Amino acid sequence: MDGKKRESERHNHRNMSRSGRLIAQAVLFTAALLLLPGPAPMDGAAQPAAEKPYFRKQPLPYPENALEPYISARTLSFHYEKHHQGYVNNLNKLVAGTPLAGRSLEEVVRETAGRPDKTAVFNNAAQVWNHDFFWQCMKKGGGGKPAPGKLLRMIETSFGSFERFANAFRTAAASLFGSGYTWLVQEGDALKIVQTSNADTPIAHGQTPLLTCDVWEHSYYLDYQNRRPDFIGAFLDHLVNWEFVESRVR
Ligand code: MN3
Repeated sequence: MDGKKRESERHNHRNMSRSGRLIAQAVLFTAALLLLPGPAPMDGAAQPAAEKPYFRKQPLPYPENALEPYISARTLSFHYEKHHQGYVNNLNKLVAGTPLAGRSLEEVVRETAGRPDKTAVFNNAAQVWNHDFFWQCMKKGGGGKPAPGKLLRMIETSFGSFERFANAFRTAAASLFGSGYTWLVQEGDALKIVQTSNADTPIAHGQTPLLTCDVWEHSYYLDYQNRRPDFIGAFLDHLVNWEFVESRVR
């Protein structure tokens, strides 16, 4: 037996030992698999973590046709089910696996406001909040002048009269350039009308929103096309939920 053959035998022995170890590892691995719990029940709760909906939109406070003829069921359906839901879906994707996923919606809006690295999160979170709020600002058979009470007194103190407030709100909403919202906000004891562009929201600026009108084109275009002032008029005369607005006064 020459040296070459002994070398070959040692090589085989090494290979056999390695095969033996692999077999042993395979047996242990199989045994471990058998001890694992079975698959989660298919009850819908076992979603992958990335698809967990951290944020949801608030339920509509009325049926989709409740605001007709001023806002059609078709407009409300697209606005609520497509636009509003789209912001929710984007937000959930953006916060998945980040500390923001554990925060409240208002906290996400406030913590991401003005941060250039969080613009997309802010835009989608603020849009979810703004739409949740906008739906509550309307009701079937709303609009006109609020009932006598604290809110009406504050409007009269801040604007001179309800009519002056309504005209100022109408003008602000009609003249807002591009996409955005017109708001009635409370700052201390005073009420103010403010405009915000795109997703921006008074809660990012320390103001208390009392009322908003969404004047993005998706809010009215199917019903009013380019006649935004007609939509704003219908909103003020027939839709504003003044009881909700008054409930927001601090
Ligand atoms: Mn909208």
